[in-house]
Amino acid sequence: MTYILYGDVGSGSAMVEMALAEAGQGFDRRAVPLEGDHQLRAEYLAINPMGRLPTLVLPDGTVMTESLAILVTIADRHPEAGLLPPAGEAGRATALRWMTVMAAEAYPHVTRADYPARFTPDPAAAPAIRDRAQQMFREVLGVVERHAGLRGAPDAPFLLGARFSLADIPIAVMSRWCGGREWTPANLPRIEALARAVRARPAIAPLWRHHQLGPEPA
Ligand SMILES: N[C@@H](CCC(=O)N[C@@H](CS)C(=O)NCC(=O)O)C(=O)O
Repeated sequence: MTYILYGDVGSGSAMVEMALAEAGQGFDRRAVPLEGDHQLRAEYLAINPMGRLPTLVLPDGTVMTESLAILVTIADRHPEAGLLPPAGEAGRATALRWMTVMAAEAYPHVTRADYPARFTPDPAAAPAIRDRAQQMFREVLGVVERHAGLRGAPDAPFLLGARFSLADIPIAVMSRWCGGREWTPANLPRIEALARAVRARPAIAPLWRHHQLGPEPA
């Protein structure tokens, strides 16, 4: 048995693919196209009743949803890969803190930006909701830029300095969402340095391309 990952190109499943690749784990991809709302079809809702991507089925058949829980589970299941500091070790609290900010504070703004009509009965209000959601998403990224302790240094670009961890993946991937491919390089130098270091990792570079997250480092 191997991992089974339900996802789509450019979606949050990119983060899970990168984590599995860093763990040296193979997986079967199952396409759930967001175009056409396949994530809301009955057959997928039977797997993930939230109707969201990603969903990861563990080799023992356990269904995992929620990107944060999935990333921590991958780290826990493959401790030899050192993808998160273990409990009690310096850096774990910092990693969990900022992973939660990305999943719980930033990600919901992406939903509002992508599906503004869900958040108002007035179709005319949808564009304003999209704009505000994008603005609020960028405000969260701005908090990460200024308060997460990122140094933006070539030799220590990650959340934990020189040490890569799974906490870097959501920051790097989401920095490309909501127009971030242009906006982040222009406005968030520390996150940009982190994103470039993440996408340069050998296990991640091909997935960065597959998920169309932006140009290779110059
Ligand atoms: N809380 C979820 C959010 C996942 C999420 O919003 N995924 C997006 C794709 S990037 C999605 O499935 N959107 C489809 C929809 O909301 O209908 C997580 O962290 O995994």
